[in-house]
Amino acid sequence: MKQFTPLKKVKQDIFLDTDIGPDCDDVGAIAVLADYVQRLGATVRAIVNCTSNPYGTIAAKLLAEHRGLTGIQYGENKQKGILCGEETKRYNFRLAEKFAPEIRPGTFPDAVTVYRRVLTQCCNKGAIFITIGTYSTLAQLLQSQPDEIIPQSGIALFKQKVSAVVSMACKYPQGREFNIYGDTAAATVFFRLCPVPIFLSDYDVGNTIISGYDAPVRQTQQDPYWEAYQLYLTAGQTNCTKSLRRASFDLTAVQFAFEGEGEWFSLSQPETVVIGEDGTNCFLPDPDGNCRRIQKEKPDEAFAQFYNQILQNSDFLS
Ligand SMILES: [Ca+2]
Repeated sequence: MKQFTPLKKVKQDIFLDTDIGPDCDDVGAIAVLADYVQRLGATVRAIVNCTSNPYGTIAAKLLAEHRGLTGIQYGENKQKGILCGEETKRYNFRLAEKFAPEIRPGTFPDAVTVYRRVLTQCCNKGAIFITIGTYSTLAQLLQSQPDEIIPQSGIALFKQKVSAVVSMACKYPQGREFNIYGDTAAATVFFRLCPVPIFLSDYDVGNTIISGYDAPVRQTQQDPYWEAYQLYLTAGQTNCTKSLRRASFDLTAVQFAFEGEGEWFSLSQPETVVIGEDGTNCFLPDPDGNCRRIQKEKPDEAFAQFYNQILQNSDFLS
């Protein structure tokens, strides 16, 4: 199996696939993405909300634009009923209402159509996918059929254009993790069909890295990043005076996509991931496997300090 080529060494077109709603670490992950993109001059081509949540894509767009990311195609999963209950709207609804009231829910194009259209414009092996949610949309993409615009199947297009997938997902060595059991059928399809190497930040990589905002916070309610953490962690209390911190699951996947192996991370030997019908996963050692696990090479505190600096960057306070 090939080694991973990080974005800081070779520029590639970035695709971010997020469930932005069930947890607030997707918000932190977009902050990390924006920070690296601007420092390295990288290009984000598409951001997709992988669930049916009507406010997810609006939140992702306003957050990306707040930190200066432009020229991105946005899409939303048009299938009904994927992770769109009230518990997935703790911050994205309020962010959409407050920071982007001009965007009506449901007006973004279909995520698979966006992916297919943008992928055709990429160089061969010139795209990288970062997934920080369930595999709901990626499974649809891999199963998509040739159409009148693009004469390739989703899997053929993906194999031609994509170099790697970096995901926050799974529990090592086995167990249940949200991005798997949140849509078990999709995860099964993804791990069965994915034709390119997969690099996984499993649950325990980000779980002990606690990042966010210190108290007293300098951020204001004009900062959608701070507000997302505040809404998610305090159930919307105003006059919050405590620290707003959360595990850094999704942030680690984004950081790895840029850093690769080196001072921050190393990789496991090749493995195969098997998904059970009950939403469990297990890792099996396999020299021919197309998965490797991302491992930390620095203490949790170093990661947390790095993420805190990005989140609390006062350049983005209005
Ligand atoms: Ca997520």
